[in-house]
Amino acid sequence: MNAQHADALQSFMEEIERRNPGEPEFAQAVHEVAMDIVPYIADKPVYQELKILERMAEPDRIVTFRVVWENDHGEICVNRGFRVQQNNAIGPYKGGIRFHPSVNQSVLKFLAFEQVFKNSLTGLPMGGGKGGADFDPKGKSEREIMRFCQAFMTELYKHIGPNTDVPAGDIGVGGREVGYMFGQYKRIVNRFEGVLTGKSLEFGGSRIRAEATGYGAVYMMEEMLSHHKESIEGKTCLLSGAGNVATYCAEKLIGMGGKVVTMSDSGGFIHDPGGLTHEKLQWIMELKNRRRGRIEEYAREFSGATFHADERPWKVPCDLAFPCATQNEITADDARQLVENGCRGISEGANMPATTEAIRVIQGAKNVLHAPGKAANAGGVAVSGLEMSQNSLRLQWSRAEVDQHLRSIIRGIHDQCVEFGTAADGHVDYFKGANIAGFNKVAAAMIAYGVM
Ligand code: NDP
Ligand code: 2IT
Repeated sequence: MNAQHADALQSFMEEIERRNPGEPEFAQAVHEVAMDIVPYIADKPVYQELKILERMAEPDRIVTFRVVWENDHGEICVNRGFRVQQNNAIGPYKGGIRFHPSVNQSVLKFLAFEQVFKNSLTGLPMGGGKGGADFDPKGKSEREIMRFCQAFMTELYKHIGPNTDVPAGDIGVGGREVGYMFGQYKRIVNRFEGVLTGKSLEFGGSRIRAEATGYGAVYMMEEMLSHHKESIEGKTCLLSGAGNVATYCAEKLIGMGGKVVTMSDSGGFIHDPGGLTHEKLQWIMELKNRRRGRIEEYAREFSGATFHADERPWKVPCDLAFPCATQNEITADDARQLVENGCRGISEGANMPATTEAIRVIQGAKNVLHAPGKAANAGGVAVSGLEMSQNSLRLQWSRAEVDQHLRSIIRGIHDQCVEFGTAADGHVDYFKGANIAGFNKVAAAMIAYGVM
């Protein structure tokens, strides 16, 4: 980046920080995009005159609301709900709902901002949004989860619709929660319509939606490796997380001959040097989805495995890494460990899992293929888009059909990254490629609409 671009970036970011005080995650996500877009538009005056990047960084609207519900002891509980409707230039707002105690406006704005670029990359007509609540599902009974979801939707329904804003799952929100929210929406509006994705198959869900984010992160890695005439087979893989994205990422890796040696949750990580099998993974899914237990139990169940409390897996030597838990889970030190241990590829199942400094360390190494979340985890929202199509058609496609669409969408994303991210020496900067390709389509639509 030359000095002029660096100055432009600095003044752009100063304004972002001034207008969004106390929102570090949002500033981080905008900075990551602006690092590539500010130099890209430096010789394209129309984008600057029309303030396209400035407009993209300002959400269309944010709805904040009180969620009141009663727990099993008859106590009244108060949470805060949000929906960030970031940008609908290319389609209805689309993006997940997160239930986690760490949810706040900064976190949801970073996720909504990223979602705009991600959804654009899929090639499907979806704008970007994100929502959630600071509700902690851990330790809650089935009925408490149900009452919370119903209370949350009792306000949210006013702001969403199949052609307006279509939420889905994210951390703490899976098929169970989507079911409760969809049921409440249907009860209130008395219409059966495709207002949420990630639904069960019995009421309009798509095959492969549950698997899509994890599978997609593996397909992205496969694309990056095959671009360099390499493959996943026989490679040692580190995964973080043990939720929706991580478990299906593990399933696909094992199926392709990868050796998955770690998984984690917020309590720490398990290391199984022999590698997970489909049977062991099934045990983890049962543990997490039915018993709602902790990953440390794995090390007691399977001999040879160890549990590392309050640690992340990145120091374990590996060929490939798949962060699939949460934001900023790879620090600069973790990144140095990964690079020193010879890690060849990182595919981000989670959103913004690497800190700004970590990205810098990885990019500095030059020999690590690193796909950002907005490219690598776009498979989830892509199949959500396909669920919307199936709902409109009142049809349900086969597993093979959906999987084929998913593969070709991820291939398309990889190709866009290569088109816009390849340097003169042949090195592909997947962050730059994804940011520019995602930006171009949304910017073109915004220009077409005029000043608004
Ligand atoms: P889940 O709730 O199913 O699983 C989340 C996993 O990450 C759990 O193992 C959880 O551990 C761990 N985790 C969550 N927060 C933290 C934290 N603050 N510190 C340490 N560990 C944590 O969520 P998903 O698998 O759906 O989501 C994982 C990531 O993937 C998120 O970044 C999400 O935004 C992203 N993503 C999800 C998509 C989807 O379709 N679901 C699509 C695209 C991206 P514990 O149970 O102990 O909290
Ligand atoms: O971050 C994401 O892309 C998601 N949580 C999925 C969004 C969706 O609408 O399927």
